[in-house]
Amino acid sequence: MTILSEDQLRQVIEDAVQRQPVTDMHTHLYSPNFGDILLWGVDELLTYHYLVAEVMRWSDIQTADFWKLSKQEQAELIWQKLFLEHSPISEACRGVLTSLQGLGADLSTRDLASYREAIDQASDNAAQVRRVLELANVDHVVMTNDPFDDKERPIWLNGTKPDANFHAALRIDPLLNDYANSKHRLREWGYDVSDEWDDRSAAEVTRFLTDWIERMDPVYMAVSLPPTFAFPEESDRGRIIRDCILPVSRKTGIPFAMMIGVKKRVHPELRDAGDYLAKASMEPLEHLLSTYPDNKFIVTMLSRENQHELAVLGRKFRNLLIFGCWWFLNNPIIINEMTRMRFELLGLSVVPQHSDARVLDQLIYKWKHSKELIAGILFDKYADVLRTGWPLDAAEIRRDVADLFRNNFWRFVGRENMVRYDDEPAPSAAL
Ligand code: RAT
Ligand code: ZN
Repeated sequence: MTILSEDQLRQVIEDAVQRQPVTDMHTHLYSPNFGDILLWGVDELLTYHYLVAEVMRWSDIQTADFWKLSKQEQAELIWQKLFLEHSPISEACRGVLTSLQGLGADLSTRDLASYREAIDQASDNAAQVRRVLELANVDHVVMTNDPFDDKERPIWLNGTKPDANFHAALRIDPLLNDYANSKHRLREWGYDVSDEWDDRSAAEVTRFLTDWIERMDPVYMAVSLPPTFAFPEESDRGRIIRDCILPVSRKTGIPFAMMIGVKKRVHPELRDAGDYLAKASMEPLEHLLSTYPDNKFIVTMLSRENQHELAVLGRKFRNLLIFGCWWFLNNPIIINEMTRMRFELLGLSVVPQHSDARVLDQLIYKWKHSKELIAGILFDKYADVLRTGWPLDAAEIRRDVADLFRNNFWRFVGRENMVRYDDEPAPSAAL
C-alpha cells in the first residue's frame, strides 16, 4: 500500500478519474450500424433542444417559422443569437464550445462554416463513433430503444444487432403513458389486448415485453414519468406496472428504471424543448421498493427538491440504484450539490452521472465537465478522511473510481462479466 500525502492526493484522483473509461448508462445515441438515427455533427450540436429553448428567449422568430427553417438555418440562427450577439456562458452553449474544441476546432476564428467543413464532412458514422468515444473516454454506451418509434422499430425487426459496446435499454413510455393509443398499435402487431384490462391483456402485454427483451437483450426497461406518478393506482399505467412490468422484471432480473418528474409539453410548440418539471411524491417509489424487495429499481428524479428524499430512500433499500443528474439538473451548480449530498449519504454506492447525449459529439463535453466536478468533490471527501489519520492508497482510489464510472452499474444490472478494474485485460465480451 502506498500511503498518499494530501499533496499527492489531488493528482492521484484527477488521473484516476481522467483515465477511467466510462459506461454511460443513459444516452439517446445509437450503434453506428443503426444508420441516420444516430445524430452527430456541428448542426446537430447547435440545434440540441436545450439550445432551442435558449434561442427563443433572444430571437423574435415565431416558433412555427423556426421549425420551417432547414437544420443548417436553425443552427445559424442559434450561432448568431447565442454565440455572437451574446456570450455563450450557459451550460448548453459552453458544451458546444467544449465539444468543438475537443474535435480540434480553432474557436478563435468563430467561423461556423469552417467547423462544419472540418468536422461534418470528414467522417462517417463508424469513424466518428470511434473518434468521439476515444476523445470522451467512453467505452460502453447504453442507448434508449423505443419499439413504438417508427424509425427505430424496423431496424430491430430486420435483425440488426448493435455493436458490442452499445447496449439496449427497452424504453416503454408509450406503453405506460399513452396506453389508450398504444393498445391499437399492439393489436396491429398481433397482440390480442382487449379494450378493458383483463387477464388476457396482461398476458399479451407481457408477451410483447418478452418478445422485445429477446430481440434487444436490454440492460434495463425504462420509462419517464410525470410528477403526478402514483403507484399503486387503478389506471392503465398502474395496472401494466403491477401485472406486467414488475413480474417480467423480477423473473428476468432486468431492472425497471424510472425517470420521475417531467411535465411534458407545457409549451407544446417548442416540441422537445417545451418540457418542464415539478416535484414528485416519494410515496409511490417507497411503496415499490418495500412491496417488491425482489425487484431492482434504477431511479433518477428531475426536481432538485426531490434529491435529498431520494438519497435518504437509497439508505433504506438496496434494491434502488440512484443515478445521474438528469436534464435540467445537469448544470455545474446542481451537479456539485447533488453529488456531494449523495456521497455524504450513500458513500460510493451510486452512479453519479450519465450524459443523456442526443448528439454523439456531446459525449465530449458532458463527460469532461462532469468528470472535472466529480474529481474535485472526491478530492474534498478523501482529504477529509486523510486528515483523520486513515491511510489512503492510490490503488484503492482507482478501485472506487472504477466503481463509480463503470462497475456499480454493471453489478446492479447483473452483468458481472462487465465488471472490470484497472490493469485487467478486457474480457472478450467487451468491445
Ligand atoms: O434530456 C433530454 O434530452 C430529455 O429530452 C429527455 O430525453 C430525457 O432525458 C428522457 O430520456 O426522457
Ligand atoms: Zn434521456
